[in-house]
Amino acid sequence: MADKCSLKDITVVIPTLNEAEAIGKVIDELVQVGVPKENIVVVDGGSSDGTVEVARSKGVKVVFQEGKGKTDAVKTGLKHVTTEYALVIDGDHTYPAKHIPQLLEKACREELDEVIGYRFKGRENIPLINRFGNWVLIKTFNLLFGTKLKDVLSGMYIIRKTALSDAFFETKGFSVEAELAAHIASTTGRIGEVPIEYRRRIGESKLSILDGVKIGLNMVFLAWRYNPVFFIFTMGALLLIPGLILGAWVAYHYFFTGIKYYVKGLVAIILTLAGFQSLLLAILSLYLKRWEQRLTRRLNELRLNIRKTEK
Ligand SMILES: Nc1nc2c(ncn2[C@@H]2O[C@H](COP(=O)(O)OP(=O)(O)OP(=O)(O)O)[C@@H](O)[C@H]2O)c(=O)[nH]1
Ligand SMILES: [Mg+2]
Repeated sequence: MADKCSLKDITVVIPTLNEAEAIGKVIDELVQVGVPKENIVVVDGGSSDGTVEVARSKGVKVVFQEGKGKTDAVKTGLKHVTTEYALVIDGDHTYPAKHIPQLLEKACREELDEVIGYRFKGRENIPLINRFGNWVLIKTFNLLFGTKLKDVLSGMYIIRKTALSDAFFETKGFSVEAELAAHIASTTGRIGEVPIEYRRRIGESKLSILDGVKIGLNMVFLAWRYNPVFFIFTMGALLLIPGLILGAWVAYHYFFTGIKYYVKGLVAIILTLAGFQSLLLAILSLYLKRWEQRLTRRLNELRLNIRKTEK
C-alpha cells in the first residue's frame, strides 16, 4: 500500500438494525484486518435483539442514529468520522473485511472520492429477485448519470469525507448508496470500483420489494436534482423527432400533391424549434456540469490541503 494510505485513515461505519447474530463477527473481522477498534462506529437504528450489547462488548463505539432508515444511519455515522475516509459496511456479515485494504489502496492511489466494492464473487448469495432488481437499478443509474458502474447498491464502499460536505442526504431508507454515488459521480466524478466477494447473509433481511421500487424512484429524483441534462435531452428528442417527421410529411404534400396543411405545418415548426432549443439547452447544461465538476474537484483538493496543514 502507498505510504500515505493506512487503515488508521479510515473510520468504519456499520449501520445495524437487529444484527445481533452477525455484528460480533463483523467487528472481529475488521479488527483482524487491522482496523483500530477506536475507528469503528456502529450506528444502531433501535435494535431489540441485543445488537448494541454485542457491539459494546467488542469495545467499539456505538451510537444511536438520528432520524429513520439506513440513509439517516449513514448520515449519523459520518458525523463521527474524523479521518480522511469513511468505510461503510453492512452489519450482516455479507461483505468480507479482507477487501478493505484494496478499496483504500485504490482510493488513495487513484485519488478517488468513492470506491465501491462490487459484488463479483458469490453472487449466488444475493437472492434471485434482488439480483434482478439490482440489474435494473444499476442500468437505470448508469443511464441517468452517464456512468459505467457495475454495482451502485453495494453495501461496502469507501468514501472521502470532504467530498460529502455538500451532500444533501435527501433520500430515505435504502437509497443512501445511490444518493452518495449520484453525488460523487455528478460533482467530482472521481468514483471507482474493486471486485469483492459476497457472502450469505446472517440473520433476517430488512429489504423489501417496495424498498427496491423506492430506490428506482429516488434515482429519478436524484437525476433531476444532480443531472438534469438527461431529462432536457430526452424532452428535446421527444419534441424534435415528431416535429421533423410531421414537417417532412407537410412538405411532401406541399410539393408533390399540392395540398397545404397550415395548422399541421405550424405545429411541426413549433415542435422542431422547441426540440432544437431543448437540445441546445442540454449541451449548455452538460458544459455547466463539467465546469461544476472541475470546480468541485479543486475545492475539495483545497479543503483537503487545509485539513492536512491544520494537523
Ligand atoms: N441503523 C440502521 N441500520 C439499518 C436500518 N435498516 C437496515 N439497516 C442495516 O443496514 C444494513 C443493510 O440492510 P440489509 O437488510 O442487509 O439490506 P440489504 O443488504 O440491501 O439486503 P439483503 O440482501 O437482504 O442483506 C444492515 O446492516 C442492516 O442492519 C435502519 O433503519 N437503521
Ligand atoms: Mg445485507
